[in-house]
Amino acid sequence: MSANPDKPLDDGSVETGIITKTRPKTKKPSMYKVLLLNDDYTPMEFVVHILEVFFGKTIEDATKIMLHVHQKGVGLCGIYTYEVAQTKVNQTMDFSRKHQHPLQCVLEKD
Ligand code: TYC
Repeated sequence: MSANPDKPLDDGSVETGIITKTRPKTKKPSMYKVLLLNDDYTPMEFVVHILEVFFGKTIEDATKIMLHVHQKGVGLCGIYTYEVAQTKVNQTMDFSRKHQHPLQCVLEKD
C-alpha cells in the first residue's frame, strides 16, 4: 500500500505526488478464419467427421456447416489465432490426403 496523500505524516507535512498507473502494452492477436471448400468427391460423412474431430463441432453443427459448404461452395469452420488456424488446416489436409479425398481447407485473415 502506498502513502496516503491526504493523511498528514507525523511531522505534520503532507505527501504530494503524481499518481501514475503503468499498463503493460498488450496487443490482441490477429485472428484467422478457417474455411472449407466444396468439391464433388469428398463424402459428406467424411466432412462431418473432420468438423467433429478437428473443429470440436457437435454432429448437428458439423452437419449444418457441411451442408452449407455443399450448397454455397465455401463455409466457415472457426476463427482462431494464426498457429491454431494453421494447425487445423494442416490436420484437415493431411487427414483428407491420407484417405485420398480432394477436400480443401484454407486460412483467411479475419
Ligand atoms: N459436395 C460433396 C458431395 O456431394 C460434399 C462436400 C461437402 C464436400 C463439403 C466437401 O467441404 C465439402 N459428396
